[in-house]
Amino acid sequence: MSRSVSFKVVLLGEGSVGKTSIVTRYTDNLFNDKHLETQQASFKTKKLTLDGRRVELAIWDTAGQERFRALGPLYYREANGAVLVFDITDEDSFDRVKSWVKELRRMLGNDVVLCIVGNKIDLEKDRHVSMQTAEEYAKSVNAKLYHTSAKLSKGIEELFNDLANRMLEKTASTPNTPSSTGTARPSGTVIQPTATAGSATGQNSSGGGCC
Ligand SMILES: Nc1nc2c(ncn2[C@@H]2O[C@H](COP(=O)(O)OP(=O)(O)OP(=O)(O)O)[C@@H](O)[C@H]2O)c(=O)[nH]1
Ligand SMILES: [Mg+2]
Repeated sequence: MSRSVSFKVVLLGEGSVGKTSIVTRYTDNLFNDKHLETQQASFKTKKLTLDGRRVELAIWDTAGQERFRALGPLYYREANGAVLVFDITDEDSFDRVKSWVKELRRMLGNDVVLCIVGNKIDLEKDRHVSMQTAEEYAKSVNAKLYHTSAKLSKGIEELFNDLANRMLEKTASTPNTPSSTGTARPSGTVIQPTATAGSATGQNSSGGGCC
């Protein structure tokens, strides 16, 4: 099997949209009904194998509260993938995604793989952002739209698998990017995580911590 490749992924979006819930469902298969506000950011890792290729995701879950907004660049810098989350019942959270897209495109250009995620699809009856609006917007900014419910564990695995595949494709098509020697983008400004990668099986989650 080939050596593993690491990617940095950052989750951004307004407070309460479910960023932490998405990460926790993905890495630990857990869900908490309570909103425990993330402070600054927290970090987890996940190892997966795609078509015989070992991939390690370093996942940064950022705080959505306004007072932490200025910290965004600290976490999205050097990111290979960005997951921009909105709550389908909250139109303002969709507007916030749009402003993140603008900022990321301005700061990172097309180097970053963008995923726009409509979370809480179990609350379909309270939907305030129509599927069509979200689809059209995602298309207009060359991003892909995903639908998830962290609560019901829907669409989460698919989201991260697809993102990992897209990042692998991008790595393969970028000649100067090392594809099997550690991080997939230059790491001059890498933020050191407070937790290290861990599981012996190589498939499950590890890490966790706050910076
Ligand atoms: N119904 C439903 N509730 C969800 C879902 N995902 C998250 N929640 C709830 O939404 C609230 C906020 O979730 P968090 O994951 O803490 O939100 P966050 O985006 O990390 O918030 P900040 O850390 O403040 O930025 C919690 O009460 C979760 O239980 C979902 O898919 N469906
Ligand atoms: Mg959070």
